[in-house]
Amino acid sequence: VPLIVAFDEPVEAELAARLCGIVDGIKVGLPAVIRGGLEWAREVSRAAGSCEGLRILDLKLADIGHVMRLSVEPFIGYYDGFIAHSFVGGEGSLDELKSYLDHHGARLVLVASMSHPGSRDVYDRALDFIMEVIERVDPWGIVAPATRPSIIGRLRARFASKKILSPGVGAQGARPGYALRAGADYEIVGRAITGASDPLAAAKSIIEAQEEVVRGGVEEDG
Ligand code: BMP
Repeated sequence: VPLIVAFDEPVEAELAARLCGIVDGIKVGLPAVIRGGLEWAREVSRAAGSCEGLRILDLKLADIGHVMRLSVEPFIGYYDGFIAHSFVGGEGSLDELKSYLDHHGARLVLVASMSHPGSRDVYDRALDFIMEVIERVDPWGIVAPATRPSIIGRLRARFASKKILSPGVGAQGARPGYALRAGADYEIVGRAITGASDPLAAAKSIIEAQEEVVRGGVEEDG
């Protein structure tokens, strides 16, 4: 199922375990780590470890290589993928993070553009430069906005084999399935699942909606 659940506040490890059984992965965000702490982040990773889905840590890194390595080091062995911004460039920064993660068998995911409207101010205008950085650093995955499927299309056309992860579905207004249809491999959903009174039921209904759109059952565009 091409769905990743985002935890931006600490959740019970048991909920993470039950959710990861029906989705393809979890993404743990900086506010959850700040509030829950390192041990919570490791516990959630262990709970989700039974599901074989992706476990992504989203600290939205944007720093020199040395500092980014220090930031991810406590999570090595607990998370399979780490998200960093692409605008910092390769030399002395993302190149170093990429080699460090490669050495530890972990994956790098780079933000190519963001889901909020203000991402047009810089990220979208710089997309050609951003794509050069992605080409050079060669991450496993790319984050691209479900809210602007045309950006997903441009990234998919340039990077045939990289995984595209798309947030913005649900709380930010994009509807399930349309990012997948534009070329994404996964949709990332946070509040529409974690804020629901029944998170498992919410996840299941998002999966059904994704399937319907991908099958072509819904014609109207996202
Ligand atoms: P929500 O579905 O509650 O809006 O959460 C979206 C998640 O995706 C958050 O964890 C956020 O940090 C992340 N995200 C995003 O919303 N837009 C981006 O461009 C990149 C992100 O990682």
